Amino acid sequence: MSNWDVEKIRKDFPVLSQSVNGKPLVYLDNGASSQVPQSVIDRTSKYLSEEHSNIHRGVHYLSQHATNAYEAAREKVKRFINAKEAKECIFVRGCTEGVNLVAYSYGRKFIGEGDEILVSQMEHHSNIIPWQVVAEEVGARVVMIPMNERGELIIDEYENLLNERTKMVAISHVSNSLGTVNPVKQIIATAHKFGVPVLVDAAQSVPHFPVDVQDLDADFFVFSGHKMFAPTGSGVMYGKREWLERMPPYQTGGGMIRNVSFEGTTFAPIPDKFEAGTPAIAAGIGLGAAIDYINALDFNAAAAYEHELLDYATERLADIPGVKIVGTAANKASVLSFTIEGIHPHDIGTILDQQGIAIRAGHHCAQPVMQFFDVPATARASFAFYNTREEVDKLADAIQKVIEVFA
Ligand code: C6P
Repeated sequence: MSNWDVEKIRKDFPVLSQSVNGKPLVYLDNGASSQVPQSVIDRTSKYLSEEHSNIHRGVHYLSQHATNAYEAAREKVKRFINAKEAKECIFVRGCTEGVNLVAYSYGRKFIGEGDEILVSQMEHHSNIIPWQVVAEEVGARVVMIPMNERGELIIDEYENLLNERTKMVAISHVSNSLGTVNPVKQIIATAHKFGVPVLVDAAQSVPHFPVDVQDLDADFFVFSGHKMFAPTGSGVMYGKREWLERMPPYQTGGGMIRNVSFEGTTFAPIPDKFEAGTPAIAAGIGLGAAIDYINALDFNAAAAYEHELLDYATERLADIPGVKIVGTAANKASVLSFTIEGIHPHDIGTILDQQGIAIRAGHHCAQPVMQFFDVPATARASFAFYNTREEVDKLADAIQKVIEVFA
């Protein structure tokens, strides 16, 4: 295994040292939510105990402190994804809110009757439904980019689908149900030849490897804090300034205006235009601390380690008769979905939980993927850089026991 001191890293995450059902916790549900390091807990708690107040509104000491901390977090986000400007990084509640923001704001202005929105077959529901709703409203169509039986997008078909009616391509960087890493840089470059912007759902990529929105040339790039070691309620919708300035607000209210009167209202410049109301301040500051935590690691080494772990887990599970891995793309990150012949994934999840092993069982909010593979659900182990080979062994042994129980 690569030179990664996993035991040292694990000490940073207090949750990991507990027992569940009398067994040491084996946490393999990082795709749903990753765990939070002590430094992030401390920073969030410092805000709550010493700095708590509203931001962008007060002239008093606490409000200014809180505002500075929140805006410092935005700067950290900017550097983390290599945005050109911090103002292009809009704080949202999470990936779902980020996609909804773009769908409603961009969609209502730039998508019209007869237009098309290309969405891949492996998307999470939160990158399908907002587009369907907007398409219905404006008389446009959502068109699916298909995948093959390994769970890889069929790039030739994607290129054939692009045309002068296409107004948006919405695509995940990494699939949450299959683990496929999509060639988003290539997908974006092709869309741009048609003048079409691309939204990248980065919920499952930012926790696992370094990203660079300028290198990708992404128009929109959305992710959630709680999958990248930050508290729930934090998230980011990055958009290129030239789009954000032309887009109308998504929500309206306090904090996003320049002037309000009963004759009419004018809006504040970005980012405020898209941040109506009091935001999740503690969570946003926590997201900044999570970025500090990641920056203090060798993130490339973390990614390499995680990759080896995924390869090892894939080998171990592939060796167990009756286990079928769902999603066998050549380029994968962090996610291992599987089924066991004759056993419902929920039963797998419940029995593993009795062994202290947390995985997710279900359709993973990706029902079109389940329909494609003709399964009602899968069991899914999803890894982070604090997981170990021993935990993978425990997973494989526990799966073996599940099969014995049902034999
Ligand atoms: N996937 C999973 O267990 P929110 O809920 O807004 O933080 O993220 C939504 C979302 C969007 N896109 C992708 C690719 C995702 O994986 C998720 C969340 C979780 O896989 C919960 S369903």
